[in-house]
Amino acid sequence: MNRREFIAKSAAALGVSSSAKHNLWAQAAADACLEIAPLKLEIAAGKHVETIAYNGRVPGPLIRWPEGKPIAIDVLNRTSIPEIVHWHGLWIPSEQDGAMEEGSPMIAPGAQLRYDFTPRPSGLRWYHTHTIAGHNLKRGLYSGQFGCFYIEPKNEPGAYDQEIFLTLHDWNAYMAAATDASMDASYDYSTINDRMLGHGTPIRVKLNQRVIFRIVNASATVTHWLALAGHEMTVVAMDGNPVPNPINVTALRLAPAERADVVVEMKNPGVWILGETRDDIRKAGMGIVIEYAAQQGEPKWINPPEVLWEYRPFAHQEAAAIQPDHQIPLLFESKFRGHGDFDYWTINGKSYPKTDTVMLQEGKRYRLAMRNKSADDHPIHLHRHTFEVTSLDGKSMSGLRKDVVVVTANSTAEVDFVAANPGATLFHCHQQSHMDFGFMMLFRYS
Ligand SMILES: [Cu+2]
Repeated sequence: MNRREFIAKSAAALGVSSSAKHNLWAQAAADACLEIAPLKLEIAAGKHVETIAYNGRVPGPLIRWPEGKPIAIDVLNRTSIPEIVHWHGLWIPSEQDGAMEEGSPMIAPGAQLRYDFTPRPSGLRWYHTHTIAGHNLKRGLYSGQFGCFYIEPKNEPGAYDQEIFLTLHDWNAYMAAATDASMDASYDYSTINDRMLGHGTPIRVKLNQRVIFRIVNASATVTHWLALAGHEMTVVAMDGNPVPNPINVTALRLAPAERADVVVEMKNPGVWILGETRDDIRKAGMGIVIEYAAQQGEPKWINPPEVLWEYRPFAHQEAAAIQPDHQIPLLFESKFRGHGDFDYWTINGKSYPKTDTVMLQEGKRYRLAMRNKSADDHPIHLHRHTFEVTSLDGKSMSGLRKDVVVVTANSTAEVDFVAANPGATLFHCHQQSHMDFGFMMLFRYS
């Protein structure tokens, strides 16, 4: 039994239930505490969703921490099911990463676990539950268990006047279990942070301010398109990493688990909507009001021009200078299981836990050559490493570093990474209903 298991078991034995008093009995105080508990969340006046969340709020508390400084985070599970917290995008050990497939411990109901690690690399990361939801559309990432984790770089460029963190989420208000695969994209409500459009506090800005929005798509399954009426956005980072070529866009595409840091120059006074470009989703709540000082009136929406989203304009257009040592071909397909159930997903013909385990050698550079032979887009996530997107549909590119890449339907994508963080490493589609039904595999270091 290691120290962390001991603490978790001891906490369980003590029947830790009433938070702070019994916690931390033999430990130094933690730098942050997360309490996982059921929450009745008010998303609009008189409108609630029953969910599970951190510290009684959605999103969970912003964890803001200098790069390279050790952090201790205590997590107390006050739900009736085992839980786990994944620190998304961090280069940390497998036991700390918060994925049971990698060997991180689960937190039993009533138990407490201390995560301690040194956060890196700098940028916008996030934390979220990594449990399986299966047919229960209230659990896993369908719930409110997510929060922003901002790792401060040593030299913050800081070329902005205001910083706003936004999380996107879609909610099932009533349903306990889904039986229809088509339920995937069907939700009752959507929110930015904890409120539906028109029901929260507006973001107040001043003329000529530069505002940075740090945005996380914390939806379990939905790719979102965002626009700020009357304004363009400069994308300065993707998945927390500065992009080689920051360019202006009129709309932003974010797949589940993707992040973007965008800078907006506030030069168009008024009361505007930052929201989903699709009317039905914006009307279901995904939007927030941006209000200039001394301006009033109904928040205004303008449809952005139709845009195709491509990663390539944000990257260097030439191919990566370094060739990989090894190439790993990965074929994604689905297996239809009949109406009324989710599809099964396969990687190279097998579903997790039967998928092959890929063995890595420390220090080598690998290329994941992915081919999506399905009609769905997949936001593919590699734990504990950052990759470089090196080609999309046969077009070379370089310099764009991410931890989630969308491999669109019937397309190919290649990403390179250096095996520089030994330990079990999970690779999966971040679409909750895909990862729960086979779309996962493990990499290990030999
Ligand atoms: Cu998928």
